Amino acid sequence: MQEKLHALKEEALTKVAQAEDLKALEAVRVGYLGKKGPMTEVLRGMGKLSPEERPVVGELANKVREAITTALEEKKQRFEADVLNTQLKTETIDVTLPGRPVNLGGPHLLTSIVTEIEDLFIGMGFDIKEGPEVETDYYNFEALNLPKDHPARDMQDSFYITEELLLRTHTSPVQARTMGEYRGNKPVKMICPGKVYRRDTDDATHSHQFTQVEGLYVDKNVRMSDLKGVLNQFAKQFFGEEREIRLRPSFFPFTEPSVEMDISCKVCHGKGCSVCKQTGWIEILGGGMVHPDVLKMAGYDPEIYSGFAFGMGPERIAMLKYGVDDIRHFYTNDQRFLTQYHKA
Ligand code: 2NL
Repeated sequence: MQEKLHALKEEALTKVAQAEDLKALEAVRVGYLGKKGPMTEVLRGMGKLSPEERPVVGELANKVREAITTALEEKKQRFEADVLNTQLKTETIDVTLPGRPVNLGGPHLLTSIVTEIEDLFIGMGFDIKEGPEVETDYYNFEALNLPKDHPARDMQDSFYITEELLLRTHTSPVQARTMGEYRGNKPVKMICPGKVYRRDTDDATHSHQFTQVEGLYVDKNVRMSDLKGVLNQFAKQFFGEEREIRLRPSFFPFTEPSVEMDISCKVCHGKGCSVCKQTGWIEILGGGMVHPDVLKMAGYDPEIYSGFAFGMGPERIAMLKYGVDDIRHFYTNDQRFLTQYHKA
């Protein structure tokens, strides 16, 4: 019996040594240690042994089983290590590969420009006000000294919804509404940014929908020099300290006197170039002293109160600041255009 166990051990260990993969190893385990294997058979035959022999054979059988189990386990671990090593060798990951880009959104160029304008005027004590884009004929025209049949209504061909309702052609009605709210006894210092609409054929410099930022300051003793000071401050902060401004006489139905403001050309420093059309100056905005009739209609006594107002187009300003050559870029939403103005 003991000889048979020794022989079994040698045989099993040789088979383990010869096994070439995990499957072969498992076959050896089942073959020698399994229920139908020779080890089980030996243990079953123990009952026929004498009481002296039994513990000796039992101990040997345990040792043999242990030796085979250990050999199987060691070989199994070696196979598993081999599998892992080949996997590590063949399935390498290049950690230096650049990652996939994550496309982050950002504010539209116009949004950034309007926010910047807002911040500059907030810094000078102006409030931000908004109002409806569908406006009444009264607030869009009448309250701004543009009565029915006024020739200036032709200047701004409008989108009418009904006889009395239209898409606002400027943001001025927001200011007329605010003055009306304050009932003629409180100063107004506000800017109103927003979308406006004109019946125009779209091309590189015209759009049927664009943005406007208007400003209004009504109080006692507001003068033209206050307008010039505020606009000069704005121009220098927005375009650069080295820029000069000039005011030229102009006409608007809602201001008297009216002006247009130019800034000195950065490209030629006033000598004349294609950007400033050989004049050395670039037109930026229009403004003036609020017409006494506009103040009166809003409930302010023009003998006590005076005010200045101005209006600018952020598209035009963005085009000048960044050299954008077509106003339609702001609305066609080509990502190649939009992402150029996203901050890193
Ligand atoms: C321009 C010129 C201007 C105003 C807007 C205004 C508003 C009220 C009273 C008086 Cl409530 N005036 N606004 C005045 C002059 C010019 O805009 O070229 N905008 C793009």
